[in-house]
Amino acid sequence: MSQDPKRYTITAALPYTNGPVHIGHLAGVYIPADIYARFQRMQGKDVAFVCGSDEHGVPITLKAKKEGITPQQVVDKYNSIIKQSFEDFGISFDNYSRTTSKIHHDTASEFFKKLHSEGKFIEEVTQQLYDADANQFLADRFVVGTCPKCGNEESYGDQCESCGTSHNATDLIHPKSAITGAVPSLKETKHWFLPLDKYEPFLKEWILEEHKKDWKTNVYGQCKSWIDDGLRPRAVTRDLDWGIPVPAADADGKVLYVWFDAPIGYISATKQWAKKQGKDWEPYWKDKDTKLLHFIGKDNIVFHCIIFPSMLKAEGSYILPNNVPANEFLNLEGNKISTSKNWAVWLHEYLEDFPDQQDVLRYVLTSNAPETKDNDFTWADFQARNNNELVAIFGNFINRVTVLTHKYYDGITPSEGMLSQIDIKTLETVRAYPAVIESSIERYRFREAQQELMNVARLGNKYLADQEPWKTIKTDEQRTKTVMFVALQIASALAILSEPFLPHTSRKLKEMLRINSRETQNGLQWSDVATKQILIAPGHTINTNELLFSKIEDSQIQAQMDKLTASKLANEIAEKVTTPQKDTCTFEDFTKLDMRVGTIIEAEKMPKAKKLLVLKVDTGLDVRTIVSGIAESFTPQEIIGKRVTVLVNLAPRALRGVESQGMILMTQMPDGTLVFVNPDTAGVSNGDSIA
Ligand code: B3M
Ligand code: ZN
Repeated sequence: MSQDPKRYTITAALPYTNGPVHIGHLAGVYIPADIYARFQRMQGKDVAFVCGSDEHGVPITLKAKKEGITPQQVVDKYNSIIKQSFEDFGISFDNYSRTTSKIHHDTASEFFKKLHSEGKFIEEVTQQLYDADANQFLADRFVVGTCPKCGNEESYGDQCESCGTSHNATDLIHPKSAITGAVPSLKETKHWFLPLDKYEPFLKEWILEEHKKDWKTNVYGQCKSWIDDGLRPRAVTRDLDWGIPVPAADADGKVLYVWFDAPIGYISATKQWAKKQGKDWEPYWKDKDTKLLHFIGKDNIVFHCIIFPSMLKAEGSYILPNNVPANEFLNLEGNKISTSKNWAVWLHEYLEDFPDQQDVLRYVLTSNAPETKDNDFTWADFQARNNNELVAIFGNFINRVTVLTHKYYDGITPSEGMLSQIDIKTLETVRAYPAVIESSIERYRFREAQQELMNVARLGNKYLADQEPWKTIKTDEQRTKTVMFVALQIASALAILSEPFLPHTSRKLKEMLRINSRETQNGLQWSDVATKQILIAPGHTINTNELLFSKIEDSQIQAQMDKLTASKLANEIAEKVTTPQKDTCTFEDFTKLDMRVGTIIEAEKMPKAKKLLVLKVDTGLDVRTIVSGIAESFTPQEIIGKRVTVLVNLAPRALRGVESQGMILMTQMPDGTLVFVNPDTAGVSNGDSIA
């Protein structure tokens, strides 16, 4: 492909439609893809930015079983939630499609048929895992077991989330059905396999040689380890009832493997878009002057770098991806984001708590994007980046410029007069930024690119702080005009350069400066920042000023932390292993226990013992000493006067030299703290027995 591609086909991983999307998805895939697509469009490039819902596969079937609804109902529900979130966050897909659409079923079937008719598959009857209780073959996520590579005991049949290895379900050690928990048996069934081993020479040449330099090291490294391990044939069909029926004879009850059909979803999404636009889809996938890019998370590398390219190669008429800039994972407050554990920040929930603050999240996720290693999202960092960067740097600069322009000149851009050395230098520096930012974006370094954008705002702040127009207004009217003219040029540059990163802010700012409306005939482009001497001309009137960002308060952050604490607690309760019931005891055994209601009347710490309190308890029979191991859960003061349940006929025993004459009954909370088994009911009095 030439240096300057004719067009761009940009894909973002199709999310599984079994749940909403969270910040990890946004940071890893959709924001970087969107920055890239917006940037290329601003260069006047021909862009097809496509995505869609991945609506087949076991995760969806499992969710349907769990919720007692049909797979179709599951995908209808989450497709609309996901689609809405992407729109809300300004992810500017040209088309967001669905893999249950007719155009996709047709495209994927045709693809399979072509490979089939050209003898590109191996057909083989093999033994597959079968759950006799569920009357069903177990593929992919229907089976869990120990990963043969890393020993993770909860690996899925197709992929281990712990080490990233992708394998066949029959490779798992100690497999178990995810539906019934049963140990599966083996049963014969026929499937179609893509012989990946045959594509090894091609993959070696294409990835290990051609893309050694330009692919990210994490992506290249994973591919190399795959290829070095040796590739094996992969089944591209499954025994399932949800998916695209295998278009071949003798294939009843079989569907295409979800990872066979899903990447073809990029092609069908492009077709659907092209049709609506009255365009030809083929150049976007078949012309060698098209730059094809796949934005994905690291768990999808093998599918996009090894399997899908082998499929495209087998088909023969398609181009291959030029790059697959996969990201690592984003954690949340130190823990892995998890849908099942509700350890996530869901995009639709974020917007309920921070309405109209999409760009704040976009900004924070890009600042801290997991580009080269896993990273952590914390709410404290979110607040700090908003308050100290967006509000204090970007927002502050724009606010000063617009407020002063209204105050001094009724909102009319003043004429520049004589530019000083510092003015000329400042404007030259601004003109250099588009190339600097472009260079980072073209290397998929979006964090760096956004930092450079913020440097434009920093430059503006410094310029104003040094030139002090609020002082010169009293002494030198013309100098003040010049300074405000320069500051307005910087503000305009920011409005344009921020578009790929902060699209909502950019739009607001352009409206505020009135630099993108048809009436003023002044729609500015990315390249104008580098080439035009004047972005906003003297005499041009700007709109009234509004705040771009606002401070995020501690209480808002606390509310988010409280949500996470609630999730954590719920998980602990769910995960708590209830101790199994003890052996049966007879009624006679039970009646031997003498339990009474009592009141703690004195309590003190046992010297040099971390866990023990020495209590005096009124049992109704007497006042006696009981040594209790509850010092880590209670202070002596807080339990004096407490009603408790006492086992009074327990054989006395000495603890650290103090004789304990009974036992207080306690129960343990999920976090390990103890609470009293409390007979605190009106009318109950000390000495009452419990039976
Ligand atoms: N749906 C996996 C995922 O959501 C899968 C991506 C498909 S991209 C063709 O992580
Ligand atoms: Zn593993």
